[in-house]
Amino acid sequence: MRALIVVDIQNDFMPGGALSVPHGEETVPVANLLMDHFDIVVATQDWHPKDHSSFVTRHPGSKVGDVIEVGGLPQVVWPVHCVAGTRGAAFHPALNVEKATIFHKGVLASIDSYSGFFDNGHKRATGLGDFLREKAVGEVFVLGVATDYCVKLTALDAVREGFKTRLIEDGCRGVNLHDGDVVKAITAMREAGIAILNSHQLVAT
Ligand code: VGL
Ligand code: ZN
Repeated sequence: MRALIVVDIQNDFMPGGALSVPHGEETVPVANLLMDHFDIVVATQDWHPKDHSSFVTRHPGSKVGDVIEVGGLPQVVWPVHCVAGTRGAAFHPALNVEKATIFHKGVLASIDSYSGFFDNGHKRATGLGDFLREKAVGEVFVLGVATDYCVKLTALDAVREGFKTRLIEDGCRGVNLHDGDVVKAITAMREAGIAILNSHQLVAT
């Protein structure tokens, strides 16, 4: 079985949102189009408590983009974003999530979770891996935001979990906190054995 994993297409990651990803909204039509071609669709949602340890408000003296240490792990300082239950955490209103099974991540204040499978310390699973195994999924296709954070870590964990993994590049947009971050992320994914595809290779338009 094949599954589509739609990563974090939420208001706060869209232009005008709290942690805006340039052109993030361009992932929506690609996600919607591909969903029709998959029996199994998963959507992840960044879902933080309001005092999450990645938030700049928790670190007086730090600014957004700084890398600090939290619980022994490097942590990028982010604006307050995707607070559970808020409009910013909701999916983009045009994203068709009807048939998606939803997995929340980053739900504990003490640790961040870029991957849809595990927190950044690889301690707590979200349940996504077991869900896919229960459905006898062998191959996953990943798209969404942000290419250089949650998409990348979700795809790398998918490989680690034993799934044949593909990235739908035109269905992804990145933050590029530093120039070249998206290119580097794509290279890291390719080096991990992830095939980089275009949605047109899956769906004849
Ligand atoms: C993300 C930074 C912080 C993402 C989530 O979805 O890529 N990035 N939280
Ligand atoms: Zn987050």
